[in-house]
Amino acid sequence: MTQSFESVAPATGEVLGRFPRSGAADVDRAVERAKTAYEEWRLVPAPERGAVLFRFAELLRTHKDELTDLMTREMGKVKAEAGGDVQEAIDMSYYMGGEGRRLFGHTTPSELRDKFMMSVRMPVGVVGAITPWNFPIAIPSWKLAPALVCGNTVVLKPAEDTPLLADRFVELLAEAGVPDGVVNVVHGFGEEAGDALVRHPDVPVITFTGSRETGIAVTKAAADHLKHVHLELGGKNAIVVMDDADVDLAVEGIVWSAFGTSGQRCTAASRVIVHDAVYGELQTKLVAAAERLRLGPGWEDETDVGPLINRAALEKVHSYTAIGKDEGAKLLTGGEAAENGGGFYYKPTVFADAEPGMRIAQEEIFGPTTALIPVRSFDEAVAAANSVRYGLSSSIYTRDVNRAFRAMRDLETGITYINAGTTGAEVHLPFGGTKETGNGHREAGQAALDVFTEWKSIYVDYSGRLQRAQIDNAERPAPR
Ligand code: UN1
Repeated sequence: MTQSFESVAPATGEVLGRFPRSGAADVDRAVERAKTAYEEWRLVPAPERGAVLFRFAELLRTHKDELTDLMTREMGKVKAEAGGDVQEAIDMSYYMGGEGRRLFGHTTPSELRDKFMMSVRMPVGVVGAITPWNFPIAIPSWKLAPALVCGNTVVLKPAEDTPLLADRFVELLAEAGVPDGVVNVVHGFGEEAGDALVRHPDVPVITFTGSRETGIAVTKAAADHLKHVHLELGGKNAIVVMDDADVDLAVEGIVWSAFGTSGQRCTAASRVIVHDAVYGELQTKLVAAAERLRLGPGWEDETDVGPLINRAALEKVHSYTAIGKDEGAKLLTGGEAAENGGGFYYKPTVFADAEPGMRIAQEEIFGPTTALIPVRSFDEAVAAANSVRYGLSSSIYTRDVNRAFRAMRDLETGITYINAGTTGAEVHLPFGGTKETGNGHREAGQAALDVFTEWKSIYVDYSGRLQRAQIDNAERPAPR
């Protein structure tokens, strides 16, 4: 009998559904279907593939309320954020649908007469997409929309915490006209289904969003077949607040970036680096704002902060409160679970007087915990911001244009915000990070196409004779 697992509502502990716990044999079957479908899908004209994505975007719009409501139940985020998650998928699908009529390559003149040359993007084959639970509709769209418009087929292994949403996502793709076998789902766990997908010899591209540690395991497992691996891993994102900042605006940005989605975003602001001159004022205002936030189920209108995804997450987040205290940081507010109808709630937590090297200021917590780090200068702030292994997102609040531009240049992250928090990426710019946040690839925007295509350079000689590049033209005079 096939083994199964349950999807559990983080706000109540209620079981929402039961799903097959796939293993290597299921992955083999899914890859086989994707491989067969690839031979036809790669030949469908790209504008037609794009048109399917347009229809998908339209269907997501029609079903936005239903998906939003389901997300508040299965994943736990609050209604406005769940709607935003779906909206991101709508925007990404329209954007990548448009790529169907672009997918630009280059033409460039040849050094020889009567010869034409160009580069074109070719699909790669079967893409293995492993997606997280924190953006359960948006992130599958970040991966599948570009993969599909480029002509690849897909095996999707969604997070085991949000299988219902993944099923709805794939059902709507089919309704939009994605042919049978082009997108296939394997439910289950990373060590089983995920691992089999990453190791499968017929899956040349792996795109993974998740933890740094799993990213390393994925890279190693994919190395035996020299696969293309795209990784979107952790963050330890900092908001810098300078002495000339609008402190009230900064506090709003911190609350949104640190406690939104209960801190379960790879772009969450889990560090706030604050100039001494405004450190006292910022503490007072931030603590007051954090204590005003109402915890509750995501589907209730008055809720500001929903539950964490599961019990293990709650325990991990709480363990960092103990770590922060042991390290000598000062707990200003929060630091404990909140009782609320059997859900996995954790109070928005602020530590003060953290030092850049402390574990709470270095490690990704993935919960509603942020650490304030006092500094005396801009240079000290930048050094502290850059002192972590991750490099996803950063932000600075300042009214000084020179400082803002220096920060854009010197903060070692893939994304930098000026006078805004660390979260808020839009679909048409590259998304991703430097250092150990990834391996140099980006998703979203034009950059995503590089993950899902191979460049092919094509030379057409219409001279009717043998022309030898670099030989027949070797004696060109030097330019004067
Ligand atoms: C993530 O947490 O994995 O703007 C992605 C942002 C979000 C995406 C976060 N829309 O940062």
